[in-house]
Amino acid sequence: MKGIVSKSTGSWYKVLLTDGSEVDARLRGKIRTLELKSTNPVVVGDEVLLDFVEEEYSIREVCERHNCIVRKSHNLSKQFQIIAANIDHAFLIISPAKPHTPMGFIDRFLASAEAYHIPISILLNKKDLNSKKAESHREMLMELYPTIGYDIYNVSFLNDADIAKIKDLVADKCVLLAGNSGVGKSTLINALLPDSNQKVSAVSTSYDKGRHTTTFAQMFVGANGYRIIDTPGIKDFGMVDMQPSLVSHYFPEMRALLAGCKFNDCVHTEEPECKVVEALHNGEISPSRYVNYLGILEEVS
Ligand SMILES: Nc1nc2c(ncn2[C@@H]2O[C@H](COP(=O)(O)OP(=O)(O)OP(=O)(O)O)[C@@H](O)[C@H]2O)c(=O)[nH]1
Ligand SMILES: [Mg+2]
Ligand SMILES: [Zn+2]
Repeated sequence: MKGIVSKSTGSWYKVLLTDGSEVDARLRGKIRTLELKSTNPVVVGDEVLLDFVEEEYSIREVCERHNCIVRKSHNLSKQFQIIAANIDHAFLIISPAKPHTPMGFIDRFLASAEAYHIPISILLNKKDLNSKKAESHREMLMELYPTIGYDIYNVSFLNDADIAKIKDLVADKCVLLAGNSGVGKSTLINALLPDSNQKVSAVSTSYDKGRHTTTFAQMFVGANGYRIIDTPGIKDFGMVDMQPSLVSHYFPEMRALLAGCKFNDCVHTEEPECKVVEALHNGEISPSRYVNYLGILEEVS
């Protein structure tokens, strides 16, 4: 029997069967683990083979993953946690204010998605917040990301017309929602799927930070079969096992210039005749993107 894992709590799993029903299953004995360095063998989005023995479903095997998105288990370890697998598309949800999404967070997630070959769109949420600061930040974001090739949509999840537009973007895909705590991921799930009843919380007013309301990744299924995965607000999407000279391959505007650098393992810092640094000085590469590139480079070096 085949199914797709919709929720993983560590010892029990929810699995969607092909007939649309959802069952509880657990791991029985030892299963073949695909990723030796991951701390969790079975994740949301995994296709699994099930046995039904003594009135209980158990997961016998995890099918090969097309892709997955990971976070580091903690800073010093080489181990990582897989957040979800087999994703067709990711929505990076960001907010200009209440809570503000740091630029470093945006570029780190975009680079992770590039590394795992996951197509991505940015949903810039909370367009109803119109303080001067939020407005100018929003304008900057709306200008920067399309020049790199990313689709970015200025929306509010409280607005029905915007929700209808987002529904069209989801179409029949399996979409992962990512974003820092409080940007509105669970609000979007509730708007798309009113029966899902995901818990949402107001952003703390004293710190303008989210409250980490969602604690487990969970998959929901829409009317025409699309799937959508809510995730906890995650700070530390990991660049796991990445060679320093590969980091710029995950920044599309840098990738386009790499062939022109003098050295083919150029990391675009102090090397002579570097096209990336040249483009930075010409204003063709944004300083914030370059700084965030350096941050990831330092981390993997
Ligand atoms: N003003 C405004 N508030 C919004 C909008 N979308 C969501 N919110 C509010 O933002 C707050 C946080 O929303 P959640 O959906 O819980 O955020 P989350 O991303 O799921 O947060 P975590 O589960 O902690 O990662 C709630 O009070 C929502 O009502 C919007 O478009 N405009
Ligand atoms: Mg949530
Ligand atoms: Zn270079």
